[in-house]
Order: sequence, then C-alpha cells, then structure tokens
Amino acid sequence: MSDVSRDSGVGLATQSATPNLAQPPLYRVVMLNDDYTPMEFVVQVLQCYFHHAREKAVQIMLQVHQTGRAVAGVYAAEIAETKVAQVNAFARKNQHPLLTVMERS
Ligand code: TYC
Repeated sequence: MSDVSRDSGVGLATQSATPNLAQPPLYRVVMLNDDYTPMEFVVQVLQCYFHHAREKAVQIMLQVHQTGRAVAGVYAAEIAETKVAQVNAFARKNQHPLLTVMERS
C-alpha cells in the first residue's frame, strides 16, 4: 500500500510504505555417493558441518549410499557455498573423494 491518507484527524498526511519482504533464494547442499569414502567419515561430516544428530546423520549417509545422493542441508547462497567449500576441502585433506554440490532449492 502506498495510499496517502488525506485526513487522519490530526492534520497530518500519512503514507504507508510496502516493506520489501522478498526472501533470499535457498540452496540445497547435496551430498553425492562414491565407492571409497568411509561411511563413518561421512557421518562425522554430517554431524560436524551440518549439525545433525548421529542417528539422523547415519540415516542421511545411508540414503546417499543407497540412492546416490541426499540433501545435507538447505541454506542461503553464501552459507551453502561455504559449506560446500569447507566439506570438499576437508574430504580432500583426508584423501577422500567425498563430494558435495549446491543446487537452487
Ligand atoms: N559408498 C561409500 C562406501 O560404501 C559410503 C559413502 C556414503 C560415500 C555417502 C559417500 O556421500 C557418501 N564406503
């Protein structure tokens, strides 16, 4: 609304502004399966970087293992980018091929 109220009864013209309420786009951080990364390493990544409880982390890891991929978390762009970079770097540092990617939610 941007109507000017001509008479509020106190001699002032008021104008309401429409707030900008658009939500920022969200991105899924998707974990991909491979044949070599140890299951326990993936579970620890899901706990440490995505803050899942162990039971949930095991569930997600098994979904990746069985179906090829699963969503580790959903974030605003810069946070998703940071998670992907951190997890992929951590996997490489530990000489595992584990890969995460981001995709528009
Ligand atoms: N498939 C791996 C194995 O059998 C386990 C694994 C799960 C790897 C999830 C990656 O994102 C992954 N050791």
